[in-house]
Amino acid sequence: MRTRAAIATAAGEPLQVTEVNLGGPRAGEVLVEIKATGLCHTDEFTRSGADPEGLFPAILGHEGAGVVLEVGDGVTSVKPGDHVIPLYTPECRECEYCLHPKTNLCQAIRSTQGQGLMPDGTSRFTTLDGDPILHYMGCSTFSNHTVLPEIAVARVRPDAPFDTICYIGCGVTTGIGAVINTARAEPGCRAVVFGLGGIGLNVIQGLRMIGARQIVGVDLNPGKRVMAEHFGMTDFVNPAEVAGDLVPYLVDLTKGGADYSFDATGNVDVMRAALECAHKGWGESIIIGVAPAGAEISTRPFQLVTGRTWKGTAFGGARGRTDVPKIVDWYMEGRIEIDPMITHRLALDEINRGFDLMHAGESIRAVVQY
Ligand code: NAD
Ligand code: DAO
Ligand code: ZN
Ligand code: ZN
Repeated sequence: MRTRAAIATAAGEPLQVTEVNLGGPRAGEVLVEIKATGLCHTDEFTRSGADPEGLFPAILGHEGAGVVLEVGDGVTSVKPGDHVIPLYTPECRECEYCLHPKTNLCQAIRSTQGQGLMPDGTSRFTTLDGDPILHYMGCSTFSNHTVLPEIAVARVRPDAPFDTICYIGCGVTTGIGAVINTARAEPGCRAVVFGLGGIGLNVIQGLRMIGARQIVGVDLNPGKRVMAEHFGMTDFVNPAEVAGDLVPYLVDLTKGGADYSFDATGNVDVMRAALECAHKGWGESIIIGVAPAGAEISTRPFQLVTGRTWKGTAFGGARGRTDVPKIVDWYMEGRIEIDPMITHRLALDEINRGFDLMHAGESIRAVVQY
């Protein structure tokens, strides 16, 4: 079939919106009509060339929601008409990783997904001239239609609106999951969240949900304050306005250090500050941000010797087929909020403007509706 998609042709180039060919679903695959897709910082990371593993040409996008149109041989968990959210972290429920209680990093299709290919080693996308185009993070939601492995779709309730639940495909689940699955933060804890963008705001609402006593938000952009307060931030700190070092200021503000700190910036200096503002003896710091190619983190080992723990999280530690439908339920039941974070709605033809808004710090989530 033909569909319309935004193609990343080379690092640093604008996406090209054009018609492409899409092959039908093979065994174990499903064809999905994408109804809405969010623009995540990680897509921009790849488009700009900062992602060392970025492949081109590729159809980017990993945060979406849509409807199953057709299923390949052997597919049993979804059927045409089902509403689904694509998963860049699949859940096969059979591999060594899925069977291990401490990780969500299913490896069933890891190697082909990392090469921009479907599990059989081929791409379903080609240009109208027949040249192959690669998949991205196993999802390619910047296409009106896409093909996904069955293990990489979560079936969700049909009454949930596509233009907001698409965000559960990455940002919402990553932020809330970092609190619930990775930190396993307790009621009454004190936390510091660095970066109040599309991920950090969801960390904040996760902390509010579990009953944190203090939620400190740190951002260089004062324009992020109002939204963060709406989601539960109790204290705002702009590092540019702190006289002296940021870490002792935060340790003092949190009465000895954070029980949990989170980096949602991708900046390695911020990651160090996040670790070092964690409480001596028990504080845990969770890295969510994805750093530029070649970047390294550092701290004095004594920070760890004296009881701080450094952790990281991908997709908030969530097992997608199991956890994503529950998060959609939480949204529909009003336990979490998404709507205010969808700051811009665009047509596919306007997708490059969405990335401009992201760069300018003007959007939290820009969503493309097909
Ligand atoms: P964003 O651009 O919306 O937000 C980042 C925020 O950090 C901005 O508000 C910015 O002003 C602030 N910031 C930047 N430098 C800062 C500094 N030095 N001190 C304080 N604040 C600073 O980005 P996002 O969509 O929220 O994504 C955040 C990070 O999370 C990115 O690196 C992204 O790639 C990563 N990410 C990781 C996962 C995962 O599974 N681990 C999933 C999605 C995104
Ligand atoms: O299993 O080895 C692996 C890699 C899994 C990649 C998980 C993605 C990490 C987070 C990237 C940001 C997501 C938008
Ligand atoms: Zn993302
Ligand atoms: Zn698995």
